[in-house]
Amino acid sequence: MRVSQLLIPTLREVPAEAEVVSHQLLVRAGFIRKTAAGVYTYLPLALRVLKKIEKIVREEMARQGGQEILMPIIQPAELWQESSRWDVYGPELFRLKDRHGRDFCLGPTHEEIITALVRGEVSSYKQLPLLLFQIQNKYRDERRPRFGLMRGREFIMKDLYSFDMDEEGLHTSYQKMYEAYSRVYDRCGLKYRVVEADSGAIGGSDTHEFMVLAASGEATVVYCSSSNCDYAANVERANALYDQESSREEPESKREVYTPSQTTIKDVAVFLGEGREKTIKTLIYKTEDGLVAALVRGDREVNEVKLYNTLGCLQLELADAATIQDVTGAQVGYAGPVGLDMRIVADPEVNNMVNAIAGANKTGYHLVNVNPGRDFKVDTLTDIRMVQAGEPCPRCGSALDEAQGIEVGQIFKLGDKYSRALGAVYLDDKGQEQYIIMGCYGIGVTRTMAASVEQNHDQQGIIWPASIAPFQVVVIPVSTKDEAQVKMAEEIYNKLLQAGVEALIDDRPERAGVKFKDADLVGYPLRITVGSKGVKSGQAEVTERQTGETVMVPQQDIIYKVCDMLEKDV
Ligand code: 9G3
Repeated sequence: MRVSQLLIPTLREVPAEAEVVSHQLLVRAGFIRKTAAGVYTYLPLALRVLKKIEKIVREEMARQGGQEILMPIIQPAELWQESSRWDVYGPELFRLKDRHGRDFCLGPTHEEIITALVRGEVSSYKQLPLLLFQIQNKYRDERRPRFGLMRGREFIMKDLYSFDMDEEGLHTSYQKMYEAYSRVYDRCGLKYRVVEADSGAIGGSDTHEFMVLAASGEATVVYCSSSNCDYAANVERANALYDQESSREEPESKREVYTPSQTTIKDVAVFLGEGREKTIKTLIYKTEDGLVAALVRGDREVNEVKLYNTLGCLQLELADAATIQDVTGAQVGYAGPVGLDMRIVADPEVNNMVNAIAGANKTGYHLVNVNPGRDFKVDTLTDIRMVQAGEPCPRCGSALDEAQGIEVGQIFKLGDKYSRALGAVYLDDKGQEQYIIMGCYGIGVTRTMAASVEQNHDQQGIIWPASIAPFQVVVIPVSTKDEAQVKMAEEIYNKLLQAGVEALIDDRPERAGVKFKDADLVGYPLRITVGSKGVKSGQAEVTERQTGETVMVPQQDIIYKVCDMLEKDV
């Protein structure tokens, strides 16, 4: 195709509202345009990338026996009421009514629809296992849609659901998807890590996330530094290891100290000449069952996912300043567990502390020589903290390393949660009714495109892996006024097309610099430049986007060189 005829509206300016590099570059390079908050139009280049990712996904799902279907976006409320999720999800669920006043939602996911389908169509064990998937738009009314395609309100997802007779069958299906996902991200040319994750509100047991590694990733993962151990987990999930022995210090008598305007752990520790690990961090949360104080050592962070799972509540948010003032009698920064009248959940590390520092629930004061058990009672003692790099691996004890990642896929064992709620059963070989055992498996297709940009870019623009690049080669005649250059460029371009290479020719009557800049911005893996020198010697420059390396290649060898560089059969 000809660049002159394609809609590739590149921009020199960074769009003001784009916070992350993938959003900036996908807009600047002419891939996407915003239609509404969190809702995007995919222009020709983006659609080509998406189709390539989808093709890889379809091939890998088919390899594992997955069958493609297409379910509706509009879903009736009744099915969501059967699973009780109509009330679980609040404003995040896009709700609508038809002309008769009947309730519907735009599908955020399809567990309900597919379970109802299978309940109607599967009756015997002979029809199992079954792997059904679709690639479709999903809708979630995020509170703050942001980061471009990373957290949109409409996005493309591949969702597969497995139906098995029992846990053993589910395990096999799960392994198949683990393998399929690994192959998908390998083929997309992405560096990723598979981590243990938290199943959150969806319930169920095993779950793994596929994380594309990128410094800008929202998720933090920890992984074992030992080459003999493959432990890796989302920090939200990673279990902490605890020292059994506590300090041998003798408990001393508790005392109040004046700590004017020392409202952070760091300030208080410095002010009192102690390390942060001598302090107790007290965070007050609001839940639908009342207030809860979460205690961790001052050098640790509260892990809200673990806290949420511990409490089993539906709502969890930090209490506001007025509430804190109300319950502690002090300004924010002076809360502590001594004399605090609410449920106290503490991390086990806190229980091992001797002569600790904590807020006095009195503005401008802290307590020293606070001793858990003696000075306050803990209602629930359990792991509620973030694991940090350097801590021991829970599997082998070696030090953990940390990395940032973008979640592009997740696989879940669901068990019988949905089949029980919706009554999806089969008759086993003895004629007994059994619940179908389910798994669900998602790949964020649009997010995978964005994650690839987050991982593969430089100052000049995007660097697409060849397997998902919108086009593989752009041929650029340096001057469109030079007939010899245009002729040679056209010849090379046509040869590439004949060889099955997805090539573009930049035939726009623009300065060479503009075309080079656009080529770097869009991120074609290879650029072939035909200039006046090359025309005289019958050669053209082949430049690799990834390395910037350029070689002069005789015209007749270009197809071989390109196919070689793209690792493609001629
Ligand atoms: C909702 C809303 C948001 C949601 C869900 C439901 C996330 C919801 C979890 C999943 C799990 C899997 C199939 C593919 C793989 C992932 N956000 N989840 O269930 F109503 Cl508003 O979607 N689904």
